Amino acid sequence: MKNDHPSLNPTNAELAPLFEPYKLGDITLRNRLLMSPLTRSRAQQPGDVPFELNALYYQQRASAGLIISEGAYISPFGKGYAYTPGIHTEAQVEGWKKVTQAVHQAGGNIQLQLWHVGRISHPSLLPNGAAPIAPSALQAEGGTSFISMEEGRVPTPTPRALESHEISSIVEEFRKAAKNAKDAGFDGVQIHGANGYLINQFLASGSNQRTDAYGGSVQNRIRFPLQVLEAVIDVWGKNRVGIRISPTGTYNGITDDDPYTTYKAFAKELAQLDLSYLEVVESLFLNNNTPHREEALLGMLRETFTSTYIANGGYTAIEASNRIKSCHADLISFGRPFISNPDFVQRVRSNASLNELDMNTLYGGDAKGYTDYPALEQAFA
Ligand code: STR
Repeated sequence: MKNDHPSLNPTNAELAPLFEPYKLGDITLRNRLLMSPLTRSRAQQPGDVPFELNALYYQQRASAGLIISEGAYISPFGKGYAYTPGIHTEAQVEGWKKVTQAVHQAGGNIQLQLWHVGRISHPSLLPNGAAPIAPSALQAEGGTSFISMEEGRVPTPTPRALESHEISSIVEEFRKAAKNAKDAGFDGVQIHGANGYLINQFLASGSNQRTDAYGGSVQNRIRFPLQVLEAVIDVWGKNRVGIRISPTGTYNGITDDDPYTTYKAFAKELAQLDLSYLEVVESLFLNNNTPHREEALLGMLRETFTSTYIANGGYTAIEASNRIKSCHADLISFGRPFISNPDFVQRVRSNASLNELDMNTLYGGDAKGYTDYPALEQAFA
């Protein structure tokens, strides 16, 4: 028998902070290891409907302190990649019920991530082959959309700038999607404000060159994101709503003249709203790059947003534990380790080795590379 079997290793004292329960708003988490939102592009077709396979995948990972689901697009124009699930049709709500029931049955917690991709889309995915929508008619440098298994990924075109009056209808789409998430039995929702999608496009000066109340000054650029949060809080209450941001990210062609000032103003308002949590993509870990964290900006966020801070991006378990110990974060979310290790929590607890991640099965396909990663009991059986 190998010596990394769970029963042979006591919890490493260094990792103890990760296993202290935490009260997140109204929800009590069993540990501080969260599963971050991860697109896997495996919704049932037609209709982008979550189904049994997705329910099994999430159930296998229910020992996470909290699961934040993959992004679910809130309306037809919010979709940017083939086979991603939605949260705007009745069938999708019914499908998500299977997921929440499976996770709750296993004693887990799960929130839904609400996603609008804005300009990171393609006419072939949108109603009547229309152009994607965005704060301004500016093409995302290096932006790609995944349109089908056969055609793969293609560059995103120049979007159409939203009319002022259309913005409030998108806020209403977020509200409706938040209601749908409630009907589907989630424990709350997260707004996707990161990685160059619609909310991030409004926040960043490079992609938002509007001259109305939603662009220009920092106060104007944060207006739409705040209106979305207010609408969603109306539905859920502040204790069950969080947001994910990527203040130093450049992915999907994002640029900002002064991210520190933008995010300081935004974080102040988020603190005012008394949101349940802020999840920060401190370093986007798309390739096998080494995480780089801009500590000055992150420290400012931690200080300004006084409620729960969730750190994300390339953390190892030891680093995560140290980050909590040093009070830089309350919780840490993990992406890749949860893809290849359904029992990531138990593995950290017992100091066990991790399964390798198969990069070829991340997006699209079936159970392979999705629900067939073994847990320890299976690996050692
Ligand atoms: C970026 C971060 C995020 O918030 C959401 C996604 C989901 C879709 C991913 C995207 C990611 C990275 C680029 C991908 C895209 C699907 C197709 C695209 C992988 C992780 C490419 O193949 C370049």
